[in-house]
Amino acid sequence: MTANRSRELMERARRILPGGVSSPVRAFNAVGGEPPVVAAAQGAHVTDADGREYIDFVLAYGPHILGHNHPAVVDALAEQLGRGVAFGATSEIEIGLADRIVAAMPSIEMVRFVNSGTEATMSAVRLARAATGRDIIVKCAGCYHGHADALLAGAGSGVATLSIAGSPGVPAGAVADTVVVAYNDVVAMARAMDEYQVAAVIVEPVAGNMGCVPPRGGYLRSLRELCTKYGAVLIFDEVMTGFRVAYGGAQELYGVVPDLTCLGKIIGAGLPVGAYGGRRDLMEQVAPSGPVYQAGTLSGNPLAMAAGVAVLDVLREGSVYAQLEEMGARLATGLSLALGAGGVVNRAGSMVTAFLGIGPVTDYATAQTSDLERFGELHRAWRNSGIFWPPSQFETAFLSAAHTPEDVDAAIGAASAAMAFAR
Ligand code: KE4
Repeated sequence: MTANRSRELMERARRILPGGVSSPVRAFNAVGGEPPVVAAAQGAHVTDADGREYIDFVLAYGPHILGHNHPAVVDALAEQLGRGVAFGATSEIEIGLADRIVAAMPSIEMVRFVNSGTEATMSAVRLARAATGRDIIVKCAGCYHGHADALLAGAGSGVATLSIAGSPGVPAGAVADTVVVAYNDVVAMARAMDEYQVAAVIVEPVAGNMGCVPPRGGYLRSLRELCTKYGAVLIFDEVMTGFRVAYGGAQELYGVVPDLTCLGKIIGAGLPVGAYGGRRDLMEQVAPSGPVYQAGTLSGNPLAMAAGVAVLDVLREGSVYAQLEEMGARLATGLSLALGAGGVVNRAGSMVTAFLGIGPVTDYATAQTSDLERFGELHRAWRNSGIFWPPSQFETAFLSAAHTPEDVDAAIGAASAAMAFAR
């Protein structure tokens, strides 16, 4: 195995995949350095094409809360594989995953499976517009809800990393009904809802796409009250937080009930999946029980459903969350000490972001003042120390049940060394 097989493969990839990747953030453009081509993964580790092993804090951007290739997931996939992977019809395992989601999140009375978080949010917005007869949606700057046209206005994640407000190819008309307000700013939200006939507010209940930014105390409750007051649909985009910050998601953690919820990532354990669900009176308007059209060839495919059932059955027994809380606190505390006055660490459970060069980060405007050059230096130091950290200041790092205290301490130690060197 040559020492440059990963580099050679990435050079081949760049010739046939835009940027050599299937999703922009993976190209490492925001942090520099050569992105790895990953050959295999197990537990809290990934191995690149040259056999170099890394402790993985990316975890495919969230799905692998149990770690890569958890035996329960592998066994469930192997068993389903023998029965078939896609039927174009309802399957029992699909009902099984729906049962678990509905039981975990009481606000979800009915659920529809799709194949990505983007499809989930795009469909939830369409449903809210149909149900209210209104067109205006409100989102928060720095929150990313996938790449549907109407939601690529002031988005976070890859768009934030690439500093693209919206994107070329998104016609002005597509975002003309999208109002963008600051996250964690109740006054701005109230003003928008007073000014416009709002169909829906869509929000990440814990922002993860401007880096991790938890909601201020009372913020989510205020959104609930405003949506009720103005007859708007409150959509919690829990694609990242669902089953991550609690088994019942952020809506359980913060005790705020949305009208619709979007899910993804963990509910497929790494297989392509998304879902949206919520109040029965809304969901019954989705085709074919109602007029709001949405469809998908591979929606509810038994393979992704089997993986989701397996991971939720492990999570439901509950001990994982206490472990993730302990590991998350260990990582955040250690990184805070490593950064010293050189930055700040935000955390929500096992979602962690180290912001470089700035003080408290409570919204996108403050997140954007971070020192991206310093973050790039820290990321390269992590990379050289065998730590695979999300390659963007505006992404969130994740922990899994497979991470050990030693794994966490390795990330802290590498950051300490990097910060000491930089001082
Ligand atoms: P997908 O279409 O990528 O499955 O989901 C879109 C989405 C929707 N809502 C939230 C809160 C999300 O975080 C995402 C996707 N998250 C990014 C990571 N920040 C996916 C990583 C990537 O784009 O490669």
